Amino acid sequence: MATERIVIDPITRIEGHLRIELEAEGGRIGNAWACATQFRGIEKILEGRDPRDAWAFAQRICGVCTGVHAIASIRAVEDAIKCRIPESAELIRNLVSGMATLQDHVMHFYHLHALDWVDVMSALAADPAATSRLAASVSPWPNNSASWFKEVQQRVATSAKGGLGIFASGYWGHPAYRLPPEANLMAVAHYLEALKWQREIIKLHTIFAGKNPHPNYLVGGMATSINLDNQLTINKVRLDQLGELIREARRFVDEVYYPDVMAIAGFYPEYASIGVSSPTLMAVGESAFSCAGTPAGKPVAAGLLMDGDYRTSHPFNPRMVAEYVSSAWYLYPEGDRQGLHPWQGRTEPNYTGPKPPYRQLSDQEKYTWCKAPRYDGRPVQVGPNARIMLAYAQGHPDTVQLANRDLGKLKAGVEALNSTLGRTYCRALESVILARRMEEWFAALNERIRSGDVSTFNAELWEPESWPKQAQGMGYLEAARGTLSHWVEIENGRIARYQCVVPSTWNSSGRDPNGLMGPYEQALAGDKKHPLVDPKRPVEVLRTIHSFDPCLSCAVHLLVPGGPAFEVKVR
Ligand code: NFE
Ligand code: MG
Repeated sequence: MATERIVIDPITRIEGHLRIELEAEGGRIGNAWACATQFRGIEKILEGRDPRDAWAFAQRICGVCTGVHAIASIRAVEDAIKCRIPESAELIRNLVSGMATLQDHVMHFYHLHALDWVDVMSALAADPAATSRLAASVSPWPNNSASWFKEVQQRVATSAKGGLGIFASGYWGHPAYRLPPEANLMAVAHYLEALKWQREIIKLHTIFAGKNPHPNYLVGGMATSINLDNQLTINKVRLDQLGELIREARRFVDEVYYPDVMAIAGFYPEYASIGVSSPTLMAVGESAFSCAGTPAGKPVAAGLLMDGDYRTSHPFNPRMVAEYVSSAWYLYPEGDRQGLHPWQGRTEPNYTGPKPPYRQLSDQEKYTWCKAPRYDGRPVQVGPNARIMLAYAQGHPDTVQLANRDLGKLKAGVEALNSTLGRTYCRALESVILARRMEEWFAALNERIRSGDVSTFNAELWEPESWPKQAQGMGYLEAARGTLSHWVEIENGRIARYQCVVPSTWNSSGRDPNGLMGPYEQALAGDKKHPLVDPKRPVEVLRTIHSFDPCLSCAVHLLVPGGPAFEVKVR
């Protein structure tokens, strides 16, 4: 049988520019390469600047994971100058980044990923009354009337006449789609509802942090003033509004997103063993599982599950992180076999690939702009499934209870969470847990405010004169897509070195000097059983790649005029 070469460039419905090159034979993927085709230089832009300004530049790495780079940045600076922030500021940071994650997960599922499972055109054949009954059987969500589903169906029919609008260029009618027409119609309706929902709930960012995307942060706390009697600050009215937004967020997650994921998962059980990726998974930064002081038991400790043992949690050691450039267009004077710890990290772009337009990148040793982070030499999967699996291994009560219930329904073990379906399911389960946590954090904040503690900023270490001449700091956070770390070196009040090691860098990395594939590559070609029925319509590849929720803007952290262009054809 002949091996076919397949190029998908760009992968759409992601953030940034990702190209996937594949070899396939007999309906299965044999080899895979993930190529980040966009260079970004934010780490370089930060050198020489005031560390107190770094967050505002760093968070422009991305507008999708809005705010997380700002938090990682201020934490790195606060770690370097040994600044502690007031408890209320910590709670506000949790709430702002928690809401970003909820918005991100829901948008990822409906607007970036669902159409890999949901055939929009099939919704035209649905019976709206039967759709209403189906919806009522999976959730108490009130917007379940036959007339609403009929209206959605008419909208799809109208857009189909006009070229399909946002639903154009899907692989509609592909045999890999399994849902009955009514489930497709229900999912399309929720796609539209999720668009409105995300616009509303993210107003929490505006109230606490001035705006979205790119809310405002502050080294030493938050720039949020609280005064119940002042019209211009967080006051009684604002608190009521915030409480309502948090309830609205939780309700959609509990009654729409999570039930939809579970319903759709039931039609694609084989994807619980497709897309199996790196057997080492890591979760390190703060998240719904690890922020201290939550009533749901002991916080989950930073750690890793290693080499396929999903029961044993190993403590995280930041010394074990190194980034390699053997497959990436950067120059390390130390040579390509050498990994650099982020404290010694460098970002020296050195494009050695072919001139665009090119047919192939994977025939070169270097084929991507994404560095390859490794932990003790291992490729590492990060993201919601890493967090859930680590929480599960550590006996986190909410996680164990909910995951056991769902795994029982899917007749799968915990190892199934390392799969295409597992990553998508864990994102929804994490949202359920995070939405509960948001209510607890908000209650705790209200309690502090009632007791008169309204301080949100620690000004003690604001002036650089109060800092050591030389200092190093690291800031961790579990961003929506996984472990995010920023590493700063400060000299005489200025940034001497700045490195970001980002979730999508871990996941979308290419081969390392030992030839080990990065997690996207492993998920596609790791066990040689990933289906690809029709190379011209690679919907199965989209399922697996989208299950990671790629963000290449983050991964590579300025498009270079005349730099690598991208092709828009699947050959
Ligand atoms: Ni641009 Fe990001 C998240 C970060 S991704 S989306 O989540 O950090 O790697
Ligand atoms: Mg970096």
